[in-house]
Amino acid sequence: MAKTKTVKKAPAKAMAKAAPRTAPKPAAAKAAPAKAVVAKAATSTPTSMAGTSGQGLVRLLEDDGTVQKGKDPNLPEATLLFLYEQMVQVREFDRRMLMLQRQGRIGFYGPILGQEAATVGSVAALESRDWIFPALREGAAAMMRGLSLTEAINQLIGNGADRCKGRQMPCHYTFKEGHYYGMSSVIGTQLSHAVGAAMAARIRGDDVVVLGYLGDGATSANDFHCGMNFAGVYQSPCVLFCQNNQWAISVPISKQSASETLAQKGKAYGMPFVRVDGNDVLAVYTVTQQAAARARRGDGPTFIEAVTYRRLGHSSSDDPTRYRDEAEVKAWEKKDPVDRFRAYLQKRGLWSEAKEVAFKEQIAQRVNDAIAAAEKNGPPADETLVTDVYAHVPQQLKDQLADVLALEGRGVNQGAFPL
Ligand SMILES: Cc1ncc(C[n+]2csc(CCOP(=O)(O)OP(=O)(O)O)c2C)c(N)n1
Ligand SMILES: [Mg+2]
Repeated sequence: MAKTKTVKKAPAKAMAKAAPRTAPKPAAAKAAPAKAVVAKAATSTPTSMAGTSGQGLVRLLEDDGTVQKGKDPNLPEATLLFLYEQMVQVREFDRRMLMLQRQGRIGFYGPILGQEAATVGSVAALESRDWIFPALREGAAAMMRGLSLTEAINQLIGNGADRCKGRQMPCHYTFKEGHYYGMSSVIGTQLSHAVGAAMAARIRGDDVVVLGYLGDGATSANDFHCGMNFAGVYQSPCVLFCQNNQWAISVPISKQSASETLAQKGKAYGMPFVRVDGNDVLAVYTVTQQAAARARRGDGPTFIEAVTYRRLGHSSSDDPTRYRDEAEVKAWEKKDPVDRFRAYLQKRGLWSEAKEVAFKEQIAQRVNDAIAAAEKNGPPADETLVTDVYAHVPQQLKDQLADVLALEGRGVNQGAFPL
C-alpha cells in the first residue's frame, strides 16, 4: 500500500492570511492601472454600459492584433509576456490532457480551448492575495497562482500525491496556498461562497477582493440569484465574472436567457456591469482590474460578462457535433484569442516567429516533464477510503475497509471510468 501524506487542518485564519506560494506573476500584479474606456465601463451606472461596439461590448484588440487609437492600456512588457505564456501553456496542457484521457491515462477532462483569454486575463488582473472561486473552466488560474503542472496532473490522475487523495473528480483542483478555492461542479453554488468570503474579508479588515466565476448556464441557477442579491445588498467586495461561452453542455445561450445580454442582469441586483470581448485578453485584463479596484476601495461588486466560445465539447464525455453546427465553431476559430494576442505582441516588437518556435518547444517540454513526474506516483493508500471523515475511524468503517482489502487481487476495482 502506498503511503500518503497527512493533510493538516488549516488554521482558522488561513484563508485571508496565508501567503500564496510564489506565483510567477508579480509583474502582472504591479501593472499600472488601466485607463479610459474601461474605467468608465466598470464604474459606470448600470444603465450606461460603456463600450466600443454592439451591446456595449468592450473591445481593445482588433482581430488583426491592432489596437484602436488611444485604447492601448500599455501594460508592462512583463505582464504582456506573462499573459501570453499562460495562454499558450493552458492550451498545450488542454491538448495533452485530452490525449491522456483518450489513452485511458486519466478518466475525464474539461478543456477550455477558445476561453484562454477570459481566464488568464481576469486572474492576472488581481493581486496574489485576492481569492479565486472558480466555476468549471478556470484550472489555469490555479496554475497561474503557483500550482505546478505536476500537481495538477496528480489531481487529474487522482494518485497518491494528489492533495485530495483521488477523492475528487478530475479538474477539481484545490490550491489554498494560491488562494484558489476548490471547484464545485454544482452549478452556481460557488457564487454565494465567493460573495460571502468577500464579506468575511471585509469584516476582518483584510484587504482582499474575491473573484467568483460562473458560466452562462449558471445564470439560470438559483444560486446565481442568491449570490448576486447578497453581493448587491451587502456591497460585497467581489467581482463576479461570467464566461459566456454560448453553451451549457447542449443548451445554447438563446435557450438560457431571454435577456438581451447576460451583463445587464447586474442591473437587477443594483451593481455595475460590463460586457467584454472575452477573446481579447487586454480588454478582459483591463475591465477586471477596474472592477477589482472598485471592490477594493469599498464601492462594491461588479458583474462582468465575457463573451467567448467553448470550441470543444463540454468535457471529454461530450460530443458537440450532435447538437451544434460546425460552421459556428469555424467562425469562432477565426476569433482565436491566442493568435490575436500574438499578432499584437509582434506588432509591438515583443514577439517573433523565431521566439515562437523555441517557446512552443519549451512549453511542450514543460508539460511532458510534468506528465512523466505525475505518472511516477502510485495510487492513494487504501486506508484513505475511510480516513478524514471522522477524527477516529469508527470500527464499522475499519471492518468495511478490511472487507474491501480482502477482495484485492480479484480485480474488483477494474473497469471503465463511470462517466
Ligand atoms: C445544479 C446543477 N445542475 C446541473 C448540473 C449539470 N451540469 C454540469 S455542467 C452544466 C452546464 C454548465 O454550463 P455553463 O454554466 O454555461 O458552464 P460551461 O460548462 O459552459 O463552462 C450542467 C447543466 C450541475 N452540475 N449542477
Ligand atoms: Mg457555458
